[in-house]
Amino acid sequence: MLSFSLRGAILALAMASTSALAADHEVKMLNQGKDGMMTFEPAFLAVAPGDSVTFLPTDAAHNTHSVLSPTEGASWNGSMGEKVTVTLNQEGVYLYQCDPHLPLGMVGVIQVGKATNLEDANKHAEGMNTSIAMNKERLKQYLDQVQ
Ligand SMILES: [Cu+2]
Repeated sequence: MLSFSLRGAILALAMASTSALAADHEVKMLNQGKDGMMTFEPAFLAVAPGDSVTFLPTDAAHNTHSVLSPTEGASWNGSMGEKVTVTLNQEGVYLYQCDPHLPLGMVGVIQVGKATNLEDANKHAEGMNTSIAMNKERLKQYLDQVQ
């Protein structure tokens, strides 16, 4: 009896510490942010594997759509104005965009743990830049923060 309840207590403790370690980060989708018009804020995030990120439709008419992930299946595609929470278990660099505002440079970068696919991410960013008309410098600025 004693050992049974002890085991339960240890299990409860282990579960509590797991949830305490995984953090949730918030990214706002904005018409006007510190980087100018049509931005994610913060547009660069470094998080730990297992953390989650919540995209908040603070202003209307934006979405979040991942366009590069370190592995297949670790992607998301939100509808317009949708609040999206993603749990990021796969290490690497993630690139995402707001579909209607890609031409205005509404893009973001998330680094999860080690930047295992940084070369791929930089290459993919070059391709994205051909679709960006304004604020072209943002994507590179965000990627430059990857460590
Ligand atoms: Cu947008």
